[in-house]
Amino acid sequence: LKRVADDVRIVQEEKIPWFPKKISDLDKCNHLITKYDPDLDQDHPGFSDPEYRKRRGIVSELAFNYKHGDPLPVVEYTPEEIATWREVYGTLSNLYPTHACRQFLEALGQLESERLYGEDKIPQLGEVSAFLKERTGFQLRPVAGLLSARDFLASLAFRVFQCTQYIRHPSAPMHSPEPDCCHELLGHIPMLADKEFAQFSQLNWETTIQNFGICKQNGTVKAYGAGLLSSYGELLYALSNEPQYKPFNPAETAVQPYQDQSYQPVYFVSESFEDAKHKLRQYSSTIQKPFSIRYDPYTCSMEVLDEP
Ligand code: TIH
Repeated sequence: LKRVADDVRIVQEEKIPWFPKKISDLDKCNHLITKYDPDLDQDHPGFSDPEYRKRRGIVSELAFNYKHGDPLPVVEYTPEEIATWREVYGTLSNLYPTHACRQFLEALGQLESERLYGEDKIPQLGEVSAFLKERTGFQLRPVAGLLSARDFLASLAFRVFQCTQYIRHPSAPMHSPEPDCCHELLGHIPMLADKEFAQFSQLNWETTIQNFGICKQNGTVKAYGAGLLSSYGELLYALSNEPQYKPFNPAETAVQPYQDQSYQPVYFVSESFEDAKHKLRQYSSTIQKPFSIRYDPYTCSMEVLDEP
């Protein structure tokens, strides 16, 4: 059932690999990296909990059956799942004012004042997607687990963000080895509600920095990476004096693997979003491509220019 990604394999052929040309092609961009899956990873906090794994299967099924244009699936969360959300939300909320970047705090404030976010219910993808669509044109689709980098980035090019809907295991609320709804809703969504961040996410902002990025703001460092904003443990650690910091440099971060089982050994610090965008643009112009591509927002499709 699971479509497993082989994106770590180096494609040797000269031939250009398939990529999505229209938004409904994203139905084929659902290849998962299963190394952190509770069915396969013995270190996953839910590995020896059959109830948890069964529940995961049910929620994943919604994503596997989803096709572009379908209404976003609604998950009836159980009281135990809502209790996990409450704990994650409540604890992280204490850290955000001091640890999260300004853009994140602004969007979270809006989500809370519109009553989409709060401790007592897990937000549903449909309402969150409508919120984002109005602000930055991003929309959501469900995914069953950790996506391959290739499929994740391909979706961003269409301003589509793929979101998991299951929740982390109740025994480990402060850090999850894989994405879950807390990670998507608390880590990614508020950032995607910021116009500038949304724009460089579509430019294929690569995954390490998207999840573990830090930026300078008013003389201190703040987190904007989604993996930090959804993990109480790592958010504290990343802004302590322990880890190593390096200035953001796309050529280096692009090849830096990230650690999911524990915290990152090194974090990349951007001078500002503006500066990061500039560096990313410069870096992408150095990548050799046999043709260029332009996104047509009217038809939600890719136009291939100067094809060989
Ligand atoms: N470690 C994150 C969390 O605890 O929320 C989840 C992930 C981030 C990146 C990949 S998995």
